[in-house]
Amino acid sequence: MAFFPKIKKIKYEGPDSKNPLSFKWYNEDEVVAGKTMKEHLRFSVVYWHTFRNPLSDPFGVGTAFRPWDDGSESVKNAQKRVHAAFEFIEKLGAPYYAFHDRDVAPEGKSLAASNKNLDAVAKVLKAEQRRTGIKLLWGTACLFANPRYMHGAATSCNADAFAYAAAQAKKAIEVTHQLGGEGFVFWGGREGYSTLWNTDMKRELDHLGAFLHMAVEHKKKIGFKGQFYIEPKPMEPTKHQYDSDAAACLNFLRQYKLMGHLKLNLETNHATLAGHEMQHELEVAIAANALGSIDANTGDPMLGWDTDQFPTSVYLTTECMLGILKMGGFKTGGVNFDAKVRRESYEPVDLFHAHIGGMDTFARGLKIAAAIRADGRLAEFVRNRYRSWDAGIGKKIESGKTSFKTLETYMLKKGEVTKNESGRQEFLENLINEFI
Ligand code: XUL
Ligand code: CO
Repeated sequence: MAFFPKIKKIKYEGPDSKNPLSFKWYNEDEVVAGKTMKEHLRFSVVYWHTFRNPLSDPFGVGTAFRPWDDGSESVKNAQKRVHAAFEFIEKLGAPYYAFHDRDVAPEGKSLAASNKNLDAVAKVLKAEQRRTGIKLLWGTACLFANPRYMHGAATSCNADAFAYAAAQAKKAIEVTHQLGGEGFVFWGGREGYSTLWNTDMKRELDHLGAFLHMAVEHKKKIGFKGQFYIEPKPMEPTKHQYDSDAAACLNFLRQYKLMGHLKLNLETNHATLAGHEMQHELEVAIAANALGSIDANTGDPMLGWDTDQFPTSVYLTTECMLGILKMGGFKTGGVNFDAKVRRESYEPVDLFHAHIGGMDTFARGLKIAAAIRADGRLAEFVRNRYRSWDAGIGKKIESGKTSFKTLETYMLKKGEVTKNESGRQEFLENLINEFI
């Protein structure tokens, strides 16, 4: 059955094409810096925004027109939706997708019923994965939508909510494993607080640590080899989320001895909400060897919330791809479009325009980042800026051979520091623009 009857497979037609349903830059087999674009970018379509988001907002109901969906919370409707989803992903040519357990299958009247629903839909997902070759980048459990999680899941004041969340995550990890998922994400939607007056922060953090340790233990038990990720976000829906940014996540992982077990899944709009640039978050994660995957989207500078828009800024995607190339490319992760079309863009074809735009923008970012690296002037500038550490006193400090006493002796003898040089920020900004 064709759910997008008027749309053919999206092809690369090059930058001169005027066909809006073609790629201008994303040419999956084109080799850039030693790998094909497809291998570098590992694009993933998210099930939740693309196939489950009705496009409602706080002021109005959903507008999305999805003719294949009867709007019911039935398993039959969920199974039919899988076929529409895979037709879309296949026509788009993305190699991966991602889901929450409750996006793909409806919640039942009991945990057992929900598990059964998930199994029934996973069977169809598996068949469609096999038919198309599309793979699961990561799975996750929705531990924030149901009212039982109003106080959080792993950080709820209600121990039963923690237990329910554990059972739900267990099942979601198992299904991800059965579907050959390459990862599993923990986004702590309500793992934070609305007011500290009712919150025992230390106890909640200890519980979150225990929850993730149990997840790691279960992963080993069932032989799931995929990568676990934690996804930073500072707020929304909570006033403060414990995984507020990359640095807070790393601190948490270190404190609870989870560093070797989870990497970070960084999302651009979450960085913005945290008051950081995505580039900052990427650098923090890379420095800790903990960058795993990215949720590729962007916010709107005029709106202070998580608008989850498709990335269209070549500057942004260049920064992202410089980070990804710097860490040596994705291993288990990818460019996952955690993004949704606007409420006004309600037609099925808008899903294509949105993803084509995001993929083309990332393809350009990849080519530009690779060109900046091949040129070498940026890296050489940074290397040269730190040359005082390559020899003499700098080298001695880095090798741990100095003390405050020896440095005092050194400076008393020398008198004043070697003349500082310009940081050349504007020169470097112009250099980057040479490539963009
Ligand atoms: C919410 C968000 C989530 C996670 C997965 O802001 O980004 O969709 O990516 O739970
Ligand atoms: Co996300």
